[in-house]
Amino acid sequence: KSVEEVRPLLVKPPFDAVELGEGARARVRAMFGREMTAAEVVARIIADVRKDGDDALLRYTELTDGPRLSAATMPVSETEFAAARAAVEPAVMASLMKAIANVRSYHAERVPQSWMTDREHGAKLGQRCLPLERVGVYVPGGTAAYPSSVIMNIVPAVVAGVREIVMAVPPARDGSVNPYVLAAAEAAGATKVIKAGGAQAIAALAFGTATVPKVDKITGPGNIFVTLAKKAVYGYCDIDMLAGPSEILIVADGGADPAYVAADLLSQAEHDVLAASILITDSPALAAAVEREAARQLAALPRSGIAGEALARNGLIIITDDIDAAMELANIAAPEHLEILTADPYAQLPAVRHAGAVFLGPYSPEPLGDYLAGPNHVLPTGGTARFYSVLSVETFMKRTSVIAYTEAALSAVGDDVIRLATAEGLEAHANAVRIRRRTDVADSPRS
Ligand code: HSO
Ligand code: ZN
Repeated sequence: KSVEEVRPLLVKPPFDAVELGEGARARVRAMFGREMTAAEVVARIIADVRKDGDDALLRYTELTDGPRLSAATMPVSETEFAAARAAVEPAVMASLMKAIANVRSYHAERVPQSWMTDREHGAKLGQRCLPLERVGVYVPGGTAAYPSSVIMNIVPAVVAGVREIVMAVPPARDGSVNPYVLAAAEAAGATKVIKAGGAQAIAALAFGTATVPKVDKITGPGNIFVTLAKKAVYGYCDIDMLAGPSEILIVADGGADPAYVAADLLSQAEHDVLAASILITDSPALAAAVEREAARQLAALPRSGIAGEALARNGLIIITDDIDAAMELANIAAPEHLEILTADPYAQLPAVRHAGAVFLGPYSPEPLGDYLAGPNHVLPTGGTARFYSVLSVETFMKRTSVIAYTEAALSAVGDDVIRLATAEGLEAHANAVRIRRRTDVADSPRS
């Protein structure tokens, strides 16, 4: 298989205007009385929420999710949190707490710190690293309501020092929210949870309503409506990235265990029919064994329908001459998850140029990273690992530069500033330096 055959599989930007499926089309017709593209629907929803605030938010929640909520019942109450806590099995809660602790300690390892440095003539330069004040975390509903994603989004924000973390999650038809999601949100440190989803939730977070605080940044994955809405509000607030379906790319040699490889390919295939699972190997024997093994394991999966369709659409095994060629293809794909199952996986690490996260060796299966190792599982997809990075503490911080010159330091460079300002035709800029030399203001050219 050639380079051209790998890249299109992974490069499927989630943010183009898309064709809607039949279910979504019927819903759009019911909502607006005519067919619209996903982008048009999103623009309309955002405009309505901006104009009518909570009224529009609650109306769209009823239309898309079912329940008729009010401004009073939209935020998750203390009683609902308590019910969620009681519904979560103690062993699951203990594992969630372990995940939170691991994610926190990993993310606390390198928190950007403010710094100041001394320059000539007593000048000081520096940078202040400050947390965002208020952020919004989006959590999808339905079977994609993952408590692990709640942890991965909220914990880095807490570590960064964000004071207000508003989570939005679509309610089920009966108005409830997945108890695991609520328990994880509370344990991770969400300060407010809003029962709202889709483009309307993104609009409410970006512009604020009476009930939903306006946030400075929105993170978290979602469906096409959520992704298009995030793209549309970018600039009014910041966003993390535009996330698409999950992907795994495994580079393995003949020594890899085909059962491990098959299991890991299936782990991402079960997320979504659009997920991509790719094996690149220099061993035809491994390729054949993985194919057999994947079919066997797939048959036993509760989500075999989804995983099977994902493999049929975007499942691929590529045989290369050697592992170097496999690594080259992996870089072209720039996958969200890259597993390296070769004799010496560390030796391949320097060859990795584009990947969201790398998993080395037979005992680092991708789901370990999804849940518990500590690094974040919110990762760039669809080839965007070429320019996006994994969600991190920096995602929730911003930088401010600091300049503190002395008179001597300014006078040492004054002529240069004046010359550059004059070259740009900006006399007032030049004067701001001249006036500090007192005597030379009169030297400024007059016309
Ligand atoms: N692998 C998914 C994250 C996830 N897996 C959540 C399980 N739960 C996207 O990287
Ligand atoms: Zn996963």
